[in-house]
Amino acid sequence: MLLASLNPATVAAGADIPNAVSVGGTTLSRSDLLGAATSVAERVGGAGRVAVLATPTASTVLAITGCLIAGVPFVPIPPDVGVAERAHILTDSGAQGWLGELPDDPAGLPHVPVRLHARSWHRYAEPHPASAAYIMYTSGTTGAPKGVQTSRRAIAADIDALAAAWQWTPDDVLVHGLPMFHVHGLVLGLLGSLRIGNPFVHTGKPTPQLYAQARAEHGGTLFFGVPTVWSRVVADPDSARALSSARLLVSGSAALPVPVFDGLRALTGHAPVERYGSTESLITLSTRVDGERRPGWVGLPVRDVQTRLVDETGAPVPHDGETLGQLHVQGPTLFDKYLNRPEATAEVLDADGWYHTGDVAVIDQSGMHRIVGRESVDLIKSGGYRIGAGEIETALLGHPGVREAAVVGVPDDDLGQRIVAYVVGDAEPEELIAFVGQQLSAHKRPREVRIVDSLPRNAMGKVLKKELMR
Ligand code: MCA
Ligand code: AMP
Repeated sequence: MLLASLNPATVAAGADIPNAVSVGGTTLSRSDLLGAATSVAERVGGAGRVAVLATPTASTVLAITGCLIAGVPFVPIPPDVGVAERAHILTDSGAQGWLGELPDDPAGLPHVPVRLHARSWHRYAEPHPASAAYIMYTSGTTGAPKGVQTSRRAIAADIDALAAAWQWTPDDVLVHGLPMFHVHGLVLGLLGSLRIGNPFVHTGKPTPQLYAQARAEHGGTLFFGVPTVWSRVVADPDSARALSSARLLVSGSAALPVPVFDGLRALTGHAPVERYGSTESLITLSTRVDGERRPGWVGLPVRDVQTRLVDETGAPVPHDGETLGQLHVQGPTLFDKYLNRPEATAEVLDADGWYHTGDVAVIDQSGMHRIVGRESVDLIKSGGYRIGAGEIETALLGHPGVREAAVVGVPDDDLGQRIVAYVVGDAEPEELIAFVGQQLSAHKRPREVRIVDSLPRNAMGKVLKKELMR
């Protein structure tokens, strides 16, 4: 059973806890959660796919849990999504309605509200492990986001593998304040907790002060963050020290800078566990509670996952800790496909079942992996968000004052990379930043727009982005 802690038979037999989920000022016991989510399941059962506005609220938790009980794939939508991105996601996914919170503009789709106080004790058969749990939209280097379809089996395999690596048990109290529309916050945070059976606390935002408070008020033991979160914790020594008594601090979604790793160790006494993955593969590499946690390295393959490192011809690259190669991963945690995009799927998922991550890595003789960077400059990681340069360029070109646009990620101490757009045209930078926010999600807005006379191009007319990143 995917959400093992919500097994109706064991909950009915008394396996309840008062604080299964705390989010947005509401705390749900396990039986409350099961009863209310089963009531949601009754109302959405039979639907093909539904959109869930992924706010950090009890309503969202119940919507998602209800879909998983009923076996209805859900499509998490960023709450701040802009008009163009939302229209694409709704059309591409074929979502039949909104479940839970309703956005300002429902785009003509019907709405099924979630009732916090409704209860049903109907017992659903567990959906097939190979069936889709959700469709999650993620950016590529070009074009609109693609819908990653992930099975229940993949999620279960990944959570169990991480539980083994992190010694994650029902005695943990998991805390994070990350978005509920990405793997990190949704799959590991919420679904992980509902599978393992530990209390889950969502802090709304992942600020150092709220993490410190969750340690004190909820007894948080296991804290998740993207590197930006940990860097802000290090910059707030009082909050950092409050996390000393936690069990494990886990970083992922982007490279954790070595000074942040060292700062966390100095202030909290914890060497953070670093892990690596993607929307497509879920989490495939991690350091372990009982193993080496080496700054700058993301560890070993998790259970049942294999990795390989190859050069441009596909030939294996030596595991000497120095030679760069393209990282491929294989195992039970991989996605099924990009929805409606067989060619795009075939580009990254080969006939032997290896996922080509697009990341460049090294592996040392002990099997430790270090992620060196991306093969393409057009996939930007900012604050742990994956952002496609092409998607932002297309949005900018939709503005009448823009003739040419090139978007790059430039190094940033806080965010890892920050989005900078070079534009040929006569619009105001502030207007363009707001325009992108209207069309796409807020986190896809360029931090800076530089108006230039021309873009540097090679003889073929291709923009020389490396020159813009200097
Ligand atoms: C942001 N702001 C802006 C702009 N961008 N204002 C004007 N122009 C812009 N271009 C505003 C924000 O709205 C915010 O305003 C303020 O500036 C500060 O923004 P920011 O620096 O971004 O800080 P933040 O809002 O506190 O966000 C930082 C964050 C966030 C919390 C770390 O980036 C985040 O939640 N990241 C997590 C992403 C994630 O979960 N990725 C996982 C992907 P105001 O203060 O008024 O709001 S899943 C994955 O990667 C895999 C599977 C894995 O390995 O986990
Ligand atoms: P997403 O689909 O948003 O999860 O983005 C996946 C990408 O994030 C990966 O392909 C990597 O480029 C990057 N990533 C995730 N975790 C790490 C990590 N621990 N270190 C470096 N890069 C990471």
